[in-house]
Amino acid sequence: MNDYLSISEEVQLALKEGRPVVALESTIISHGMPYPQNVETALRVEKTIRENGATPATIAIIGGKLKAGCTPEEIEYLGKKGQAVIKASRRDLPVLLARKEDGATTVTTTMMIAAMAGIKVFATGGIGGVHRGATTTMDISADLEELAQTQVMVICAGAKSILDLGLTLEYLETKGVPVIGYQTEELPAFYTRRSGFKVDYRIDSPEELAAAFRTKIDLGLRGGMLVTNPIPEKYSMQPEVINKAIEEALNELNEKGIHGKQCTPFLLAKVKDLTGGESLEANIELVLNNARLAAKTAAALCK
Ligand code: PSU
Ligand code: MN
Repeated sequence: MNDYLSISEEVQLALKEGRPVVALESTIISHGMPYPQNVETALRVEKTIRENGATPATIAIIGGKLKAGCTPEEIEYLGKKGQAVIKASRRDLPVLLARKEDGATTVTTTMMIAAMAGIKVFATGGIGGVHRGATTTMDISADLEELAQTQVMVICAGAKSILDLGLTLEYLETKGVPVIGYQTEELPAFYTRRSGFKVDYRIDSPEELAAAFRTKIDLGLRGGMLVTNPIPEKYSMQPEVINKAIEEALNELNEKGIHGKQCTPFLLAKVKDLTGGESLEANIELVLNNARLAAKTAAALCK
């Protein structure tokens, strides 16, 4: 394992001293936002985590190494290379590592590498889920399966309604993954604070999030916990605007016959094009908001 895993000195030291660490994914950098906003945001997220008392660990695959803790130069490299970096899910690891290639880690692989490194809290924007039409396409993100088996808390802003949110919740229930609403009873839908679907539990403080996850670990229950943190009111988008863009993006996806791993990046890019700068700003702000909560929760978990 040590042949493949490379933990930065800063992250190693924090873990050794029992200080809080927050994992961050890299697909959001390479595939989730345009350059240079992607790099600027990744660095701002790291800064926000530090300001809130934790050590950031941006996770990626570089030259066949599983990296827990990237340098600003590595973040710049991934951001500039953009979509040319392979979006790496669980199934991609064996070949990518054997070939010593680069990979942008999704929620799935970020959870895997965080767990290998001993990091328990991970902040991101949105997770993958059950796609609309999955009853025939069987397109279900590996993120859900990873939440079922890997013991990492994932703090996100819910899931975008490019997905079937109802089926996503059903899948998580089947797999025994607790879905928590942070200061809300309703599952947030990424750009908006509301989805019409209920979460399993509402939790109002980082301390109580930490206590629930600590209990899951103590009980020896495998799998993670999904914390959904609504976008701040100030930055949330009009449901009509965002839903229209999502419908248009889905129509184009079907017309073009795009499927498999290209689906999510295509839909995200299309929605962004259709809604211009507003959705990008919302995206950036919700990630920063999740980073703050993750840092505080990681700190509570260390107490
Ligand atoms: N959803 C978002 N933004 C993202 C992703 C999903 O709102 O950036 C990325 C994440 O890395 C997630 C991945 O893990 O896409 C899921 O891809 P797929 O649907 O192909 O499993
Ligand atoms: Mn898929």
